[in-house]
Amino acid sequence: MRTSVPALALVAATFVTAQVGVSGAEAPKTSDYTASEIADGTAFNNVSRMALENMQWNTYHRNSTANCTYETADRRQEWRTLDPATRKSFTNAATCLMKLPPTHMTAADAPFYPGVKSRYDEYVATHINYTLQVHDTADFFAWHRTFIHFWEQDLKNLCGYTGVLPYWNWALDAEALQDSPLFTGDEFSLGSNGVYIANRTDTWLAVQDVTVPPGLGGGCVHSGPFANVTVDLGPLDLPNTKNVNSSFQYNPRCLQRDLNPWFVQNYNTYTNLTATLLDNIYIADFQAAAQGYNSATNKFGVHGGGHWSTGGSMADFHSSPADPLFFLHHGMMDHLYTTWVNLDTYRRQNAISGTSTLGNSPVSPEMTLNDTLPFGFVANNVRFADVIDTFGGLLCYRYD
Ligand SMILES: [Cu+2]
Repeated sequence: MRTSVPALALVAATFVTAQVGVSGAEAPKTSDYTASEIADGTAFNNVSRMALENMQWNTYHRNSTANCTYETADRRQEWRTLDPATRKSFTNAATCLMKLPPTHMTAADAPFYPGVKSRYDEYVATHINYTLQVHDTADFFAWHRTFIHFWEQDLKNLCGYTGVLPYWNWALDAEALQDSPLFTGDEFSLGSNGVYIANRTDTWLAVQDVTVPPGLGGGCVHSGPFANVTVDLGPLDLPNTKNVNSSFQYNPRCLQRDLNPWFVQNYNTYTNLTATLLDNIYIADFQAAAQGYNSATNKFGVHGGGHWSTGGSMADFHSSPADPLFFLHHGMMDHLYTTWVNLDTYRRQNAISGTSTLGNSPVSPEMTLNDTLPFGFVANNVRFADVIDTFGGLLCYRYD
């Protein structure tokens, strides 16, 4: 018969083994890397690989009834790694959605949504409708993940796209946004910058209390796949612009961009990205840092930085999905979120914190995984628990 001493030793040994196992390992920290490894992307690429390995390990040890595996999952790739034919078919599918009629708005709804003219507009209107319920909330990441998932499904099901939703890693463009392969304006790009508008002055942004310089464009996207598209909804809250008087007003105009190196250099470098990912242990801190909330110095986060780096239509808080770039930017945000979770899968896979109102104003209850996320004209509402995992419920993808 065993004495209590070896039994205790066995328990201790098991505990130590669990600590070094993949799922129990502690997440890496920025202090594990040098400043130059962080700045040049080495650290981010390294920890992204670690997260993928954790994810792979985790999916192998799941209930065998799961029909989504590491091997069969869609693999989302960075835009510049796509071949030219896939790029073109992607932008063709995006413009196709702008030409299709709405699928969810009924004849009874239509008078209240005069600006909704297409299936694409149903996405913009839904984002406008729920803006104050899906930013700085518990479901910021989960809601946007699901929103871009539905859009990807529409590209495939309604417009014949056979690829996977790409993402935009803005950190790759932090040194020279104006030279980004995304915005060359050729037919294989995501379209040009907006036409340059000269003699503009700095703008004070009231929400963030930050004064920002003008970008390198400001006018209409003039070449490439989105040069001739019409934006129907918004803007609701852009500075230096005539905003609409009602949320869903019909306001047909060109797609605008204003590529702004100042934003990408200050908020979207590998140093910004890696600090957001590694310096935040708790979900509440991580989601606040990513969006630039609760910080005196980081007023935009990588989320706001990506929107304002593109500028124009993408800078409007409510109607920003009007620029298809929104879906690639939020692909990167989801890549960041997915990586954060999988750096400590065991502790983080069901992490949730916050309410369903922006900054908890008006005050609302803490969200739980049993809550429902609203998708308006996009799709049926979704249970939070069904989109918390990219390998379960509604979703089956990973990021390369
Ligand atoms: Cu949003």
